[in-house]
Order: sequence, then C-alpha cells, then structure tokens
Amino acid sequence: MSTAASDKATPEKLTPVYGPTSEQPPLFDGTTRLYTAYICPYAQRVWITRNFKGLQNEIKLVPLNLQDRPAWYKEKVYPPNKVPALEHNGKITGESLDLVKYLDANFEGPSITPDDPAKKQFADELLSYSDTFVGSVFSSFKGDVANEVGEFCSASIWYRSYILLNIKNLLVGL
Ligand SMILES: N[C@@H](CCC(=O)N[C@@H](CS)C(=O)NCC(=O)O)C(=O)O
Repeated sequence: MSTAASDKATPEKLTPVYGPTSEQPPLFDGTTRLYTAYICPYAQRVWITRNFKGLQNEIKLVPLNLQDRPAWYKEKVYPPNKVPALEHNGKITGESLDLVKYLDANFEGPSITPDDPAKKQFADELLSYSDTFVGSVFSSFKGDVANEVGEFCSASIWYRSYILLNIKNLLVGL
C-alpha cells in the first residue's frame, strides 16, 4: 500500500482546480487520472473509493472548475463533459457507480465489497440506490419539496441502514 494510504492522518494536498485557461495534462501518457470536481457528489464517490484503497499516488486528480470547464475536457477527453471520468489504460470511462466498481476490481488495496455473498448483494443494492437518493436530494433543493419528501425519507432510511451496517466504511468521509 502507498505511503499516503498508510498515513491516513495526513490530509491529501489538494491539486489546484483546472479552469478555462489551464493547460491540458498529457492524455494517455500512462498516468491514471481521475477527472473530478471537488464539489460533485458523484465524483466524490470515486474519490473516496480511490482514497479508501490507498491509491492517492497511483491515480492523479484532475479537478475541474465545473462552472467554467476547460474546453479541452469536452473536446479531447470526455465528450459527455461530466465528471467523474477515469483515464486508465488508454481509455476514458465515466459514470461514478461503474467507476467505483472498476477501481475496486482493477486496482490493489482493500476491497470495498464485503466477501459474504448476502452482504455483497445488499451492498450492491444500496450502491445502486445511491442515484435515487442523490437525485431526490437535488430535486428537493430545486423546488417541489412536498413531492420529494416521501422518497427522500425512504432514501434516508436506506442510507442510514447502510451507514449503521458500516459496510466496509464505504461512506466514511461523506
Ligand atoms: N450519472 C453520472 C452523473 C455525473 C454528473 O451529473 N456530474 C455533474 C457534476 S455533479 C456534471 O458533470 N455536470 C456537468 C454537466 O451536466 O454539464 C455519474 O454518476 O457519474
């Protein structure tokens, strides 16, 4: 495991944010990069997974200014223009839940997935429920609170169960 991973007391030194005038890091030069935004909950999932597995030295962060993204991101890196996206082995892939699973399956470090098949199934269900939860939170911030309350509460119950069960501390840091 890397030094950064074993020294959990030392906060990660955050890479400065890339804006419209920032030069593009070299693409496909063998470096694994996580294109991210510090404020994005989807990207934070992948960031947490990376850090939980101790991959701070193996996976470099490229944090973007979401409000003012560099043009090269959409044009040359990831045409959907969303974060997160991972540059690995000559490919760019996106979608946070897929990336969480990809990091777990393809990189060293402690697994975020329980070994027990029943717990694993439960963890997978909870993980796949994350988007509903985040969507509900965002919708309730945007306006029609009344229609979102039921779903938000049920999502909260799921999430609290998740945290209480402490499945491999997946959400530590949220
Ligand atoms: N389904 C995607 C959602 C990612 C997403 O919507 N990210 C937002 C930031 S939180 C984004 O990049 N928005 C930019 C845009 O839509 O133009 C995932 O789970 O990775």
